Amino acid sequence: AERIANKTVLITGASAGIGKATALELAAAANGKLKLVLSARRTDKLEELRQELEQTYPDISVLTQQLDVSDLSAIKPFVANIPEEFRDIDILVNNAGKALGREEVGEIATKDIREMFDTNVLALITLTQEILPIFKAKDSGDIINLGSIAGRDPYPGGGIYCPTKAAVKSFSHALRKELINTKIRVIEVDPGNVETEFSNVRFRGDLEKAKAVYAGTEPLVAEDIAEIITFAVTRKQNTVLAETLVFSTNQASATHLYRSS
Ligand code: 8X3
Repeated sequence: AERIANKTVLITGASAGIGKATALELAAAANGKLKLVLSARRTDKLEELRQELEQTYPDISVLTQQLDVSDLSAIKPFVANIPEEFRDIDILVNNAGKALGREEVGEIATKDIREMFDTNVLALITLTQEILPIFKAKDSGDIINLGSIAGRDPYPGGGIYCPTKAAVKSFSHALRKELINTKIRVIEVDPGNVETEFSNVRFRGDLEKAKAVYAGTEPLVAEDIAEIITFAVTRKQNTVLAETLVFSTNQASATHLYRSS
């Protein structure tokens, strides 16, 4: 608990899924002695999460701030507008991300290509660039980048999503090398299937198709990844969980899934 106590954490995509679970898990690990900057598009969800956190932990400070990361021009003003009390960020969780569709190459809408690259890659890079000066000034800070098995093991129907996650990996590696003479940690977490809104978004609200992704398996849930992120940021300063591939016991590659039914 003391390795995380009194830190300030910025999480993107904090309204649901892995982002929300990470906020809750870090708050629990810090026993509420934490400052959280929670951003997402859906402010009503952020507000609910803020209330839940404040009711559980009297010491916690939570700032909710609307941010659609895919609107790249919003990122700089978002960071500039973080109030003084929350500016000294220690942990950046680059969580916001999405897949849109399973169309094959030749059939993919340009706006979907843009939206995936903007959200998963350009926004992650842009926000990292904005926060890095804060980390460099104090020679510490953790950057958690959410990659994916998709970035290591590209699959048909993932012609855009997979390269966006490969880009996250490549960017993380380059950055870790650039920061070799600092105490800043670049931590990449690569989940396999996690049952969140991810597949609802990918299949554009077709809940049947979304459910089928996890059918007959015991998929990871958001809390499982939140635990890994929490573990990573609570290691000793000299320890970097550089990249972690996380599967459920039913999964062994992007396409190798065991279904019991
Ligand atoms: C999510 C995992 O395999 O659906 O990043 O791409 S997968």
